[in-house]
Amino acid sequence: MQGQITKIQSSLYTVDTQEEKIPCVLRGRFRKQHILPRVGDYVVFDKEKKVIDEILPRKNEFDRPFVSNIDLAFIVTSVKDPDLSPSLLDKLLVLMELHAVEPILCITKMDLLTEEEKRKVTSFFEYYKKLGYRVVTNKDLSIIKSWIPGHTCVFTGQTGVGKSTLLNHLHSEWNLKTGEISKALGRGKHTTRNVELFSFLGGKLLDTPGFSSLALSSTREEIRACFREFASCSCPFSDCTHTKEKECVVKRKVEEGTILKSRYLSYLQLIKEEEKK
Ligand SMILES: Nc1nc2c(ncn2[C@@H]2O[C@H](COP(=O)(O)OP(=O)(O)OP(=O)(O)O)[C@@H](O)[C@H]2O)c(=O)[nH]1
Ligand SMILES: [Mg+2]
Ligand SMILES: [Zn+2]
Repeated sequence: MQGQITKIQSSLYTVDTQEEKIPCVLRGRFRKQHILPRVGDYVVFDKEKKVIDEILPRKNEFDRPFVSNIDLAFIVTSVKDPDLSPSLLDKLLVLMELHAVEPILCITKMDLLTEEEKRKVTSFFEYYKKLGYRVVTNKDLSIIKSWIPGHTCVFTGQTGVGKSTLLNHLHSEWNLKTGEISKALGRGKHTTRNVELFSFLGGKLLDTPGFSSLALSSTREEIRACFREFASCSCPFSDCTHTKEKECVVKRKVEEGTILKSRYLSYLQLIKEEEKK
């Protein structure tokens, strides 16, 4: 039979088959081969013996939290309290894209803005829509719900943006604590394997406040490829890094305002971080 690991407690693995949840152990050879199953893994298991025989190939894997096979990431972003952080948003977008996770931008706290501020923020997010990203607000509950079936989803974003509030609105029975700094984000308290997948609307939700370690381990080229707006820029050098090159089309478009300045700054910051490593 096949199922998905939704919880790991020491050597006990909860395998969800859609119909039932079965606690299983691992075949001994996994330990010998140093294979560590993750929450999110799809597995082949023996239902009678309650033993996991095989871990199916992963679509993606993260180390913090220690999970795999994430399909959708709701990147929750408040426009105030805490202020909108374009660099964090872009970093999360790159992180998700590098892991083949489809990102969805979810805007919160629009109600705290003046009409003037709202117009600015709306045009900022219009830019992302034009790049092809899905953008919703935390009021679009039925749209958000319609995307969950069949997918393993995570709600990520910095502390205080309103992730728990949104989850409570999606499903009132959850009653997650809000307005508190989530404990799991506290340094040192993060037990990487201590996560669980919850079934919801025919999909699964990850019960983590997000990704504590945002370090990307990728090449310059990989990061560059995540900035979709660069693809249509035909710079004179095909391997243009869009940094020091003269005649760089990306830089020209940033000056003209067709490429959002904050996007370009995020790009520079990310490749700089990469070089430091
Ligand atoms: N005005 C306004 N306040 C909101 C909105 N969404 C959340 N809040 C408030 O923002 C505060 C933080 O919300 P939480 O849901 O706890 O934030 P969180 O993202 O879960 O934070 P962590 O668990 O620390 O990661 C709470 O006081 C919420 O009531 C919103 O759309 N508008
Ligand atoms: Mg929370
Ligand atoms: Zn260039």
